[in-house]
Amino acid sequence: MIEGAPRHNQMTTILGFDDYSNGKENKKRQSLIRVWKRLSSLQRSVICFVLLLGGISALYIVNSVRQGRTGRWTQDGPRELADFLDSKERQKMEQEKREYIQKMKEKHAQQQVMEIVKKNKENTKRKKGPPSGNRGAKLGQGADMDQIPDEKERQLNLPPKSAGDDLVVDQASDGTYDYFDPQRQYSEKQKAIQDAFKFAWKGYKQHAWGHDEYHPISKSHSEWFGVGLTIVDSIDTAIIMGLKDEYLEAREWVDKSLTFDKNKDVNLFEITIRALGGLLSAYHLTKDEVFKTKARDLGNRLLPCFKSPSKVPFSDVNLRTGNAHPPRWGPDSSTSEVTTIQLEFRDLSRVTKDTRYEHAIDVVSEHVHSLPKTDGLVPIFINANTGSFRNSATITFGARGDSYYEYLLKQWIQTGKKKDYLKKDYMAAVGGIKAHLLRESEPNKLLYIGELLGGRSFSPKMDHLVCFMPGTLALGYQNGLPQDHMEIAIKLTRTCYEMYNKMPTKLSPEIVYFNQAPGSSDDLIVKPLDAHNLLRPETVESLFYMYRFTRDKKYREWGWQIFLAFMKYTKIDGAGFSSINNVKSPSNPGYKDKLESFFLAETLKYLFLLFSDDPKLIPLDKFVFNSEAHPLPIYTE
Ligand code: DMJ
Repeated sequence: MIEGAPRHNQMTTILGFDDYSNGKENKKRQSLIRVWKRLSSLQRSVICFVLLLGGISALYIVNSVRQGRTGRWTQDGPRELADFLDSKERQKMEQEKREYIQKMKEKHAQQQVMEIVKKNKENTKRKKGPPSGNRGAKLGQGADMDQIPDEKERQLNLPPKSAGDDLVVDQASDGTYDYFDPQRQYSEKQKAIQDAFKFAWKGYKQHAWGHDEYHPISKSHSEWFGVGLTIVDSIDTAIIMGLKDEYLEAREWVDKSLTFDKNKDVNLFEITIRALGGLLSAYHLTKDEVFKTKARDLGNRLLPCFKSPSKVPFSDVNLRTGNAHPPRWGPDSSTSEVTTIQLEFRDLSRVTKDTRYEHAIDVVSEHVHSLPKTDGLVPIFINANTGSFRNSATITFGARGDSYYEYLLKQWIQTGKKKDYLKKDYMAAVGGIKAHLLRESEPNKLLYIGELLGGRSFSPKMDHLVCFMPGTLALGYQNGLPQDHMEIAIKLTRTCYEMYNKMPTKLSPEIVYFNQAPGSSDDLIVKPLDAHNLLRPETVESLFYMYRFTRDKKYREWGWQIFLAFMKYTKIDGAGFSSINNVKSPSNPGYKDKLESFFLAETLKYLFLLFSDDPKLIPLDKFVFNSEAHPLPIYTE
């Protein structure tokens, strides 16, 4: 504004009448101002409104001409949202935007897989040539793959091998790795994970030593089977982490104090995956006979379970009397329980040269194979007397169903890929997932595996337990199964991570429901009774596999975020770690006063391995992890 010029009201300024240049122009403007002043306020408002409307229309036209069609999406990507669209049009546009982002994500996932395949192919080619060392033939799938020309490899859809697992090694089971080598190097993150293990171990040792379960708030303990379960479940974690003091304490307790001569009913599945698996794995990693002797004793005490009319094992057995029976709460065994003992019993037979254990579990696997299924999917209950599935039972990859599928694949791998029916059943089950259980949530299209209630009706519910499945699918792909298994694995891993990331504590609830309704604002629904976190391992287990096979750093970042959340919300000063009641309440997560043994056996072990750069540490062409993260050897002979 020119200095000394009269001030005008705001409206004259808006209308652009504040230019006081001399002459004709000036006179014309002054007469316009006089006219404007003579108008009533209603007339002035109408004029203002008309001018405003005209301005907006002009903007719209200019924008349309520039973009072709306002706010639409093109092959090349999104354009800016036009603010003045009506709500219907905006909804449509947002839907298009979601579809576009999803398409891009899928494209990205596809590219990622292709890159992995390419990279691994290059690695395979580079490593071809005669193996070094007298017993240095490539073991596992490696030996076969090197014979197969590329074209045939493509036709057969054989797996690429990740650099870390394509090793020239001396023997099938470990024995050569010096876990307690003082020269072993650890990253800062691995040291933090070791510290978490040592911290929990110290609390357990102080307040619950020799007992099954530790309660870190009350600093007390309780028994489940009365076999020092936390110790036997954790020995191999101490070994893998190179923690010699903790290992020696555990070994001494096993040697001097562990006895299975207990007048106690135990659950066949739980004691097998935790105690039998733990002892066998400790044996393989150390070759210390004490673990083998204890494992054999336990195996003998569990064998009476298989004396059922159908040979499908009873769920429980008394360790001293050998009295086996169905669960106290119902007539049926859980399907996952009778099919998740095979890796351990087979390994026990191979280690002891006593075929009884392997024979017992082979009969079960073959029987379950012969039963009718829904596209490879099984109901979660089976009767040990009749040997039949309960037809109306739910189908799920969560509780009571999960590890049936896991052990189909892992048994096939454990036995050198020779038991074809296991692979077929696994492939059929993945087909069943695709046909019946795989859906995407709204609004972010998170892929998830739902359930069939009563074997029929779809429910968008997913247990955290299901998060083992991305890792298993990736393992299958790595062992030659189709590429779309890996594509599903990549998407499911993200979903499982989001189950942590979307919670205020950054810890996953036990169960989530996925939103189906278009226009929903949150993908996840968590019911109050499902909001607890038991320190479960499944997501970090999958992150471990995904990182091993892809070397994509985001899996490490996600794992680290989860570890930090455990440290923040579940660590109890001076005592250990506790499960919590509510992952949605950072200010009051509420302690359950329980340290599950699988936190030490699995969660911390998989986290530690996720951050390992040592390709010889539990290579996945030599070991297969049981359902409780105990590595057992792959038998190729
Ligand atoms: C573990 O005992 C095993 O991983 C089992 O197969 C499933 N549940 C727990 C961990 O969540």
